[in-house]
Amino acid sequence: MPLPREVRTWLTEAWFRDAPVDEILAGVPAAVPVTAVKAFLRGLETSPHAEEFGDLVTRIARLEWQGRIRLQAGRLDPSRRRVPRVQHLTPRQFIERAYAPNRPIVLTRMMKDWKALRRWTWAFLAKTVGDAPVEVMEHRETTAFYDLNVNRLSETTTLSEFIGWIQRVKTSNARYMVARNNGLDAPALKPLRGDLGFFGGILDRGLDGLSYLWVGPGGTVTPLHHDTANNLFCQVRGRKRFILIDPANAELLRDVLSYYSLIDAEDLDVKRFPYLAEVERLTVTVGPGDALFLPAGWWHHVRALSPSLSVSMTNFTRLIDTHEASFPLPGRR
Ligand SMILES: O=C(O)CCC(=O)C(=O)O
Repeated sequence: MPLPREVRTWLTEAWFRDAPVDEILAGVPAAVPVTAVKAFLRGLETSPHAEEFGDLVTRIARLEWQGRIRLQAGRLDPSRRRVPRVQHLTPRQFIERAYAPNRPIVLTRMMKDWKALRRWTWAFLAKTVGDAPVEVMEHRETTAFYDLNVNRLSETTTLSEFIGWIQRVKTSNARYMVARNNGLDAPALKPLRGDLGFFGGILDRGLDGLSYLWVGPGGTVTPLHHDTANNLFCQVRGRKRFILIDPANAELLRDVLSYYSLIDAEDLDVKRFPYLAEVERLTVTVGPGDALFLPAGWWHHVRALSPSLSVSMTNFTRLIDTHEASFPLPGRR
């Protein structure tokens, strides 16, 4: 019987970390035949690529170790156990306290001049931009990995139809208008753009392609994942609870599908993923007028606690290249 891919990956890593064979065998799920595991290990030992595998596994082990020492040192500072809430930061303070150290923070008074906070009632939105065609992710209950299937599950409706449904159901995870909807770039939604602000020099005025609308009832869940951009997550209506995990927990990258983790951040399965015993979660709830700085790379799980409307903005004045295209090839030798 061929071994499942995750078992093969685990065996390869354990072998090249020089784990004793009896420990490796004890770590494999009981359903996996020992003979197949032993044959796989023999293959690794005699592989013509054993040296290269060994080099890569050693590098991963060191990166995980570097993450662990950063976390251990961070634990000496109790203030890191929660996400700070501050009223206001100047652009320089924002760089020093959040952007440069890659730390989350909630800004509680910097949206106070946003017209959206006062104007964007469901009735106002339905009246002014209700005819706007919007893409909504549908039938999310049909798969555990709905976010990975966003293209297949997305359907076009009007904003007013969707708002009417939110008002009827109030709580559901079946439909959600997520960021992959052209956000505020859709021509029919442009009238809304004048209702946003720019955080006094922290964000740039150019919004195109860089700000996104999230609209849904209470109960929507965006499972644990990380993004490749810095994000200022601005809550306009309703409340959302974020569970955040520092990317220095490099072990989390072992169990992923694309940018999504296989871990349920609300109910950590330490038996299946033993490294979770060490993982510290930061929980923060945002309400209308709160802006959460979500640093690139931070894992986040998001649950809407009530019907919600948020705008995530990535148009920072001090843009740094965080995107995937910057996984460059190693230099030539
Ligand atoms: O609000 C949500 O449901 C998810 C937000 C999110 O994941 C993001 O802005 O990156």
